[in-house]
Amino acid sequence: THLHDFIRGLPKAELHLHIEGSLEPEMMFALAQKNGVRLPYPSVDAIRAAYHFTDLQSFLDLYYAGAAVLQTEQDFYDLTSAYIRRAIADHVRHAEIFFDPQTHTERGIPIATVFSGIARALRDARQQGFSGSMILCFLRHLSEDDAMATLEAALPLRDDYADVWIGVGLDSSEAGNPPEKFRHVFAIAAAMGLHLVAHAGEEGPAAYIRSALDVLQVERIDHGVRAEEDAALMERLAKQRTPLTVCPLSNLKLCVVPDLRHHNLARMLRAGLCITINADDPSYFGGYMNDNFIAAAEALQLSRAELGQIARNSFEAAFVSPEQKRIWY
Ligand code: ES4
Ligand code: ZN
Repeated sequence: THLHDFIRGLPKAELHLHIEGSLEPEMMFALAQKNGVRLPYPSVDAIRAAYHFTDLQSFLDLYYAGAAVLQTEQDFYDLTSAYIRRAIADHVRHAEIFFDPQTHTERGIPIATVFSGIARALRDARQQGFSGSMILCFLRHLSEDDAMATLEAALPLRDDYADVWIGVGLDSSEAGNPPEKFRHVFAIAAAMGLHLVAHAGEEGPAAYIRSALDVLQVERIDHGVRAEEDAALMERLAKQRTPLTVCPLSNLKLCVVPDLRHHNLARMLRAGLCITINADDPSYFGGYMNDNFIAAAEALQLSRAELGQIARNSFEAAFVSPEQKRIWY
């Protein structure tokens, strides 16, 4: 079979997907009109044409502006449903979706609206054999007090969303905002029984990967591509099988790597790390799950055995029971 068909046929789990980053220009434009939100673009084509980034911050500025069109529970439902359709088409069976409540509560949207719309879409998708859960991400450019207030605001929703809300994460501007800034809020989330992940080593140094592991006690590292700068850390990640949720097209678009042929995910995989491939913000970075697999496979000449290993790693790294994993792979 052709490489593309082989990749499409692999069952996969997606573990690094910002739901606000799956907002396609068409939906952004339609929601802006419906909700009376002014966008600095006259057309769908103008939105797409603006997607050229020089670094993480240049992307985040557009990403937060775009997310402002999301207002109602139905908006969050439609956004999530559209992502799930693309995921199912890519043979993604399970997704652990990041969401950024602070982006919305800052604009006066109740956190319950955000939870409800995303969760309703995930629950409806079960009828199609799709499994999905939610990871609440704190914005690291804001204060720990702000993160703490967000966790407290989500606390009353815990029981109603126990079947879908499984963890917390840390995203947004990495440089200058080390993991340890959020040590208290992560300790409380851990005590609540939530899973823990954090973006680390995307633009920030390998030391941030270490403090995410040692101070925050995260179970997976999102990105983590700068781990290679620390040989002892690499050995530890391989030995512990700490998953790295790598996002090749994201790294390319945000100039974390100059060219996918220079991406280190193949080397890290061959060094025994639990490497997964994910889309991050597919609408902004030019592709969903299979586009990321195909781009990495072609640039790095990954073998079918390696592609199969990466897909299996995604289930190994998923926050689901061993029984469910045995059913999936
Ligand atoms: C993100 Cl690529 C990336 N990095 C950090 N924070 C983010 N939020 C959305 N996408
Ligand atoms: Zn991300």
